[in-house]
Amino acid sequence: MNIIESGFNTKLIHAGEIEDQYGSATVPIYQTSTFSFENAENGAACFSGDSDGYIYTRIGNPTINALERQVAALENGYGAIAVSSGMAAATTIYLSLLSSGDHIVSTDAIYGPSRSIMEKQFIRFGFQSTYIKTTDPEAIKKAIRPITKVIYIETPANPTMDITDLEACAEIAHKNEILLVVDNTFCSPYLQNPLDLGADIVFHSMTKFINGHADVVAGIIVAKERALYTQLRNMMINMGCNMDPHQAYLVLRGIKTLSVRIERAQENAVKVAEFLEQHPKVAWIKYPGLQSHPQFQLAKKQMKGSGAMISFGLKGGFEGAKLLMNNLHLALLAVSLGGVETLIQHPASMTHSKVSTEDKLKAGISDDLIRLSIGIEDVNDIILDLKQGLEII
Ligand code: LCS
Repeated sequence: MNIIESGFNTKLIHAGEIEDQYGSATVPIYQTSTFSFENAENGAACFSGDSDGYIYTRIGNPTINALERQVAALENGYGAIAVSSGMAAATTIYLSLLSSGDHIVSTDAIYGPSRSIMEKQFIRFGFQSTYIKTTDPEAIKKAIRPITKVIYIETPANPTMDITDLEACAEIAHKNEILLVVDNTFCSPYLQNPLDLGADIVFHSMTKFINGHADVVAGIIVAKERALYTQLRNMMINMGCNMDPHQAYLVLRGIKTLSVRIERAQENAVKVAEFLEQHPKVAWIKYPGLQSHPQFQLAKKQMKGSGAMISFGLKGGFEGAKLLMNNLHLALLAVSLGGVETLIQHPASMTHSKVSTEDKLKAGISDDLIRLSIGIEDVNDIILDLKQGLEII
């Protein structure tokens, strides 16, 4: 059977398999830094590319490659590059695609460090960036300059849940000979496949839904074409932000249940969102599964489900948000997302605190915004926890 042509759930269970002499049901952890060559000629052939034998774990490793093959299959890409974290993925992409004087156009409300590394660190290397509401394709067209090399989209955006039309972006990008990069962390390959919608590169913080168990920090980049894959892989190898084999093993273990975890978390999230929308102390809510989301129709078109992330604001503002966060007993007050446990956090003072106050306000990261990552607990317990917390305000 050709696994690449099989269904998504079959790929989750079997696309990461490797052949091993004992018939192991799971991928063994090749916890080695280096691999011995058969002879001097074979060593030279591995380095020249005439042989595809393993050389050194920073360059490649069977456990890590199993995960790379699997995620490439799930995202329908040419190949994947596993890295040490989601930020290592973003950094590898920036450094592979941009040279001094080049420019990117990006979603304003992306994960804080993905933006601040460009504005505060990479600006020293001459990288230029413009952050806008990519929900409006006309705004993207206006922001493009002759030096623009990349359009970088996060959808749904962290933490505003703004949704950007990926097909429209791909058309704009390719008309202008620009590459389209998509951070697909909030969806995972189960809910959205940007390469199928025209993107050139998709990446994930696998710390989130893909691993799903709050016990690993990891990232992965998937390229649609071979040339881009090679360019990204060479950058990763020389930067040394490779994944570790044990880390790869844990993600291979977590990913198997991706669809059942997301289905359950999403079912819970729909009910939590409906509860919050009706609550008198809630001022507003943004969840792609609610008709009140400004891009509800677009979400339905490009995502296979509404996911497990919710943003909302309280009539009591930041003071009310603090009271709620300090009085929950089930939800953990913690950053990160996409795990089996429900988490609550305050982006303006936590994940996005390094973005300037002015830029946060422009991007819609208001002081009253609270972000929930819904887990797979019993939904009645999640709702009861929120209900008692809201009563205290
Ligand atoms: N992209 C998105 C959309 C993210 O949410 C994160 C982390 C990253 C990239 C970076 O991934 P990492 O290096 O942490 O694996 N987001 C976090 C968040 O919202 N809370 O804590 C981390």
